[in-house]
Amino acid sequence: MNFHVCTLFPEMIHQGCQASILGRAVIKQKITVETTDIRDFSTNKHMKVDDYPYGGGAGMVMQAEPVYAACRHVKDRLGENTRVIYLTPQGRVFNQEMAEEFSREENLIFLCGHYEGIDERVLEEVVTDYVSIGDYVLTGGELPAMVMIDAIARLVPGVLNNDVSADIESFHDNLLEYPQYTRPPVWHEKEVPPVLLSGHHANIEKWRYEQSVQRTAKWRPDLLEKHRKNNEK
Ligand code: 6GU
Repeated sequence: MNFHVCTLFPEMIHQGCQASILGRAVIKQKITVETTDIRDFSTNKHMKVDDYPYGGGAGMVMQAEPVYAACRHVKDRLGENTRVIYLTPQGRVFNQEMAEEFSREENLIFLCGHYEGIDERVLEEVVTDYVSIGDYVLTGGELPAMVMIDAIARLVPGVLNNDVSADIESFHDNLLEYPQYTRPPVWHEKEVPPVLLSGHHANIEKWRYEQSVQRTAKWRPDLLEKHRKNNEK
């Protein structure tokens, strides 16, 4: 799967996507992460890409033309039907279900804004999806793009070593993950729950499910509600 990011800060994306599992996924050629620097498409001799907002107000607005030219450049290569995701606190709040849907695409383009936003006219022409990563305000779309790339990439076959773990983790079927333990069996006088050492797989599975339900009830009752609705009948 190919991720393409239009941004004023390409180095942020490259830095963030070269470490750990994402970095390994790139080396294994399971994903590609490429960037287009919107500043390269400035029409201004000082390479400016922003200007004062019409109507006044604080901050600067990214101009339509450089954003348009950058997105055109990428779409000309990836295809006219490629989805363009604009990262904005005004968007739909990203969740696991959206990650699963996006992971079925072959190519995705992320458009990262800065300053007070991007001229609305170019958004109307190029953006297919408006996505937020939560109810708080960040300084730009780069971190949200990386959050989305991470969540989507781990669903791509071969990115995680163990194919099962992508389904059984937190949020699968709206339950949080059960607690995990590894050696030693006693640490700071705390024992590993004995059932996990019993070798009795049915009991282990039952214990883990109960733990998941308890945790979800305690921390995310909203999710438990959804889980129960999905598992009625
Ligand atoms: Cl996608 N962008 C910005 N700037 N802030 C955010 C966000 C996105 N999602 C949550 N806060």
